[in-house]
Amino acid sequence: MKRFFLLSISTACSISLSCLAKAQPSFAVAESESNNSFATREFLPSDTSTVDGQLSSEDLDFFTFSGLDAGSLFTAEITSDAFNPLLGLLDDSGSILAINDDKADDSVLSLITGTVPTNGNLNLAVSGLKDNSLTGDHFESGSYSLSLNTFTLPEPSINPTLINGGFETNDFTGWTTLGSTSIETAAFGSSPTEGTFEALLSTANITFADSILEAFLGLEAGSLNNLGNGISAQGSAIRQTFMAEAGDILTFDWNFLTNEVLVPPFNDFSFVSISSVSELADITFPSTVISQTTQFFQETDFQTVSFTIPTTGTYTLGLGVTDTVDNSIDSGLLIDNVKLHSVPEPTSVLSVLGFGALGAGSVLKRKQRQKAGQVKSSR
Ligand SMILES: [Ca+2]
Ligand SMILES: [Ca+2]
Ligand SMILES: [Ca+2]
Ligand SMILES: [Ca+2]
Repeated sequence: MKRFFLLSISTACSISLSCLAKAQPSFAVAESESNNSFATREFLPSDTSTVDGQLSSEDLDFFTFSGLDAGSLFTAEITSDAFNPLLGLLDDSGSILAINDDKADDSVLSLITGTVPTNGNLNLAVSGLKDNSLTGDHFESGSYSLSLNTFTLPEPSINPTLINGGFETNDFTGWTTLGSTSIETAAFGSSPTEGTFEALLSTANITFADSILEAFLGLEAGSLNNLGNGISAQGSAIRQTFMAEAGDILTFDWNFLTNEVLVPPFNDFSFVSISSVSELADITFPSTVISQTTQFFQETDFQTVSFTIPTTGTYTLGLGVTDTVDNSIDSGLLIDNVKLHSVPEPTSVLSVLGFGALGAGSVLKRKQRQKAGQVKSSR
């Protein structure tokens, strides 16, 4: 299970990885019945991080975690080897705010993320498969653990230039991550376009609401919804802030992957932000092909983007992928070969890459990347 730690610094760390210092104070407690309704919920001691509980058929377990830092982010997660759980988040009047049955296409476990409300309390309910209205309508039973972690968004740091754009350190050195991110190799089924490693962002497992992604990337509230694919549900993102000079050309390769087949309205999409946010692809991307080798059903195959730095200064590159409407049916985004080409650069290099300089303020330009020896059929 992933643990969250309070972020203190830096360029090298992911806030979803355990590379950070200060862990929140934490301990585990055993569940005590009767806690079968919101009115009779179990108030856990302050700083409780884990409840070890037991669910029986038609049973519900309601809990309140308290003493949390208002405004911090949280991840609440159920693990169980015994049954198929469902997790609910409720407000202080007992109304359901969020329900999660399965956190990923390949997992029946449950996970909810969000922001701790101003009173520092979180009300959670554990139930079983498909009991979406928390009425005890299930036949699941067995032991489980409900764990809660809180953390804060990282402070921005600035790299003198873009670093580790190919992820060849086998980690996110130079980048900061939010949500479900990992370093992959050719074994993933879609090979890196540069070197041995590539980054994968996913809407499976730990993902965050669009408002949190926007805050993380320094985007205006509503930016992701304004891309026109529908209401962004939850996703993951990475970012890097660096110095660049006017005329420098930023390029990177990306491959959008998805298990979604029904559109509209479940139009998951991937995006890039630098001066503003732009879509990379959604599930209607014209050249989306059946994925023969990855864990996802479809992929766009690798594409290349270029962006000309309009004025000398500090830039934050953000890359992300999000579910649309609901957080079911996962999508992913592979990233590799992020480069900042200084000007002047030998024209032969740019020529080989096939990039033209884009005007100041121009939007990102997609360019089909030919992958020699990999021919896939269109849908
Ligand atoms: Ca109970
Ligand atoms: Ca489940
Ligand atoms: Ca690479
Ligand atoms: Ca989806």
